[in-house]
Amino acid sequence: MDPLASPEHELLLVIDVQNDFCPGGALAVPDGDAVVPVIAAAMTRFAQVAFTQDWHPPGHRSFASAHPGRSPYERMPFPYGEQTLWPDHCVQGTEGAALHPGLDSARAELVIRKGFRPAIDSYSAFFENDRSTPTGLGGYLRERGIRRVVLCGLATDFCVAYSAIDARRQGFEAVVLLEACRAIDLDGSLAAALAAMHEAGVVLRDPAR
Ligand code: VGL
Ligand code: ZN
Repeated sequence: MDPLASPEHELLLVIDVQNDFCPGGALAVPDGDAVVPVIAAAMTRFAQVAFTQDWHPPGHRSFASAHPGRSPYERMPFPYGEQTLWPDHCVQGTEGAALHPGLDSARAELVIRKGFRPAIDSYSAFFENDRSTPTGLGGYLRERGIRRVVLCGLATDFCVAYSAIDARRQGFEAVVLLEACRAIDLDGSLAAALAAMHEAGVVLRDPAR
C-alpha cells in the first residue's frame, strides 16, 4: 500500500503503548514491546493517527496499594461495578507513563489521556469504567468525519477490547489489528474479550492487508 494512502475517514488508534505496559514496566504485558515495530509499520499507512495514554494520579483507586490488605489482580466491588485492582502504573508524569520511545508520537494528531479521575478507572478510550463518563474521543472523531477506527496496542483484553467495543457503540466501524496487540490474559480474559469484540461487530484482522 502507498504510504499514507488510507482514506480520510479512517484513523489508526494506538492504545496505551507506554513503558509501564512493556517488559520491565510496572504492569508489563507479556511480550508487550513486540507491538512496537508492527505499529510503527502500520503508522506509515495511515494519514490519521491518534494515541491513548493511561494517565493515573498517584494513589488512583484502581491501584491495589490504595486498598490496605488487597493485592494486585484481585477484583473488588466499586460504585460502578467490579473493578480489577492493578499494581501502581502509568502515574502522571513518570517515565512509566511515557509513550514507548520506539513510536513516533509526533505523528499523532491527538493524544487522549484517560484514567485521570482519582476514583474511576478508564480502560476504554471513549468512556470511563462507569460506562457513562465520556472522554471526548467520540465527539472528536465525529467532528473530524472519521467513520472507521483501526485499533492496536496494549492490552488486547482490556483497553483495546473496551475501546473497540465502545467504538461500535458510538457507531464507528472498528477493526483490531491483532498482530499489533498483546494481552494480559487474566483468567481467560483474552478469550472473553475476543468473543465480546466479535459479538459487537468488531473486525479482528491481521495487519498485513
Ligand atoms: C490497562 C489495566 C489497567 C490497559 C490499563 O491499557 O489495558 N490495563 N490500566
Ligand atoms: Zn491503568
